[in-house]
Amino acid sequence: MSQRISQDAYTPRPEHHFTFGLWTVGNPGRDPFGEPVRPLLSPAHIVRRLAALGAYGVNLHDEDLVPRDATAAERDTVVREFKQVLADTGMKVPMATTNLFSDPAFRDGAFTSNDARVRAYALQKTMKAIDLGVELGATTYVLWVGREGVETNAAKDPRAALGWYRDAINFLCGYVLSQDYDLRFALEAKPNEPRGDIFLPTTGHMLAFIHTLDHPEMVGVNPEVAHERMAGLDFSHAVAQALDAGKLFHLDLNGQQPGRFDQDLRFGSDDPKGAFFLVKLLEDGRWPGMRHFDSHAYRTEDEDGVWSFAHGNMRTYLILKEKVERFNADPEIQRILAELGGRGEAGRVSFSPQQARSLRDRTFDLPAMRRQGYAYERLDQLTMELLLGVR
Ligand code: GCO
Ligand code: MN
Ligand code: MN
Repeated sequence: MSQRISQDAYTPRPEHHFTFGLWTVGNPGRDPFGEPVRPLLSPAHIVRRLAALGAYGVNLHDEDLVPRDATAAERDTVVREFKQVLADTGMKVPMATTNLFSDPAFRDGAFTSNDARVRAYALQKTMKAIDLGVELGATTYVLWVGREGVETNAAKDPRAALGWYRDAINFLCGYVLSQDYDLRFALEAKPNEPRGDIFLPTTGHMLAFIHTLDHPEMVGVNPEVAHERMAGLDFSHAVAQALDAGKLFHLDLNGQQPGRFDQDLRFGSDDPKGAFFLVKLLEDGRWPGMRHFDSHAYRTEDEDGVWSFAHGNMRTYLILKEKVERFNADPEIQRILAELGGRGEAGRVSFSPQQARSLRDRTFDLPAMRRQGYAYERLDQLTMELLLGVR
């Protein structure tokens, strides 16, 4: 079946800043129970196809581009050819990362392995991958280390592990500063998989950890829809907290049913309402970052299915973006929101002895406060009707 891409208001264009990991569309569909179902796609082919679909760029792990055991000369050839494809298509590499999970050496983690040689090797591999990312133009470096966790707490003192983790990130910040690179780190949390329990399992944990680092200003977060949903949490709240802290450096968009294995579904395909409120948060806040998809096509698909999947992620984002505009312009929704906003007219509290005194003396109309409703049922139904396309 050949691909037919419609041109309409939801057609992705580079200025929308959509990016994909090479590992996402390039995923051959291996799972713990079955072999790959699709041939491997070359990075050059992926870049050309994504460019034709209107993406802005690609992101990569070191090994997505340069085979793990390549010689220096082989590496240089691969990188030179890849840069040529980027130049030919205008595609960018805004983010890079390290594969610290596939090599059997990392079976007990990378930065938190009990073996100090493994921890050192992980740093060496990451420094080289940072050099590669910077050479390709990346300004964000994601650290989803992958196997930093345990199946049994008998194996590891979690405080020692956090100490090693902190040492590693401090070391890498020092490296970036010493090289004068324009690069910031984005830490990606995940509650479990591939380990039974992963350290720093949510975006909130990461945000707290960042403030214990030597260079907190260089480190932010890369929240992923699927990972917060695996933990049973509301994704837009995690993103809001990251925005509030000035720490939303990157974002992994996909879809996920709570309580399942890491599904990495097409963006918005599982929870369109949750996706809508995420897009609203990003668009209302004019967040300037990349809209990066860390999602995977169903294992049932052939290569054509992969490109429909890639297109679908971007298209759904743009459809939801238009829904946000409609929500913000909908007179009835806005009337309810204005009425709710009016209840907050006294503004925010801030302590002063005089404010405290006057608050102590204030009388409240408690019967009225106890009687009033909030009209959230109406508001939610209007939102649903808008999302379901009848409004
Ligand atoms: C996962 C992660 C990864 C990372 C990627 C970039 O669950 O496997 O989401 O896809 O995002 O390794 O660091
Ligand atoms: Mn993931
Ligand atoms: Mn991810």
